Amino acid sequence: MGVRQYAWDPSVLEVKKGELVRLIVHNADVQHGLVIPELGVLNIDIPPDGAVIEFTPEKVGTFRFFCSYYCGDGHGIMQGKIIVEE
Ligand SMILES: [Cu+2]
Repeated sequence: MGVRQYAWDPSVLEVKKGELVRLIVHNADVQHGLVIPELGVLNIDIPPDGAVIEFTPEKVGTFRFFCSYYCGDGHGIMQGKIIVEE
């Protein structure tokens, strides 16, 4: 996936409960971070050269994710959603 000021691409992710999710995140500009509070993914740094983020969702549902690092004026609108299915 990609991240830049001020968007995630794609902004909707669909994954399976109990299966490892590996996000290879390309960053187009400044420091960002990923937080998915309801899935226990907390403040993972995404430096300008990108990051590989792994987690295993253990809950079914639709959850919001955010940028956890203040990256500029539009930081507050940097949201996406992750849909976890059985
Ligand atoms: Cu930000």
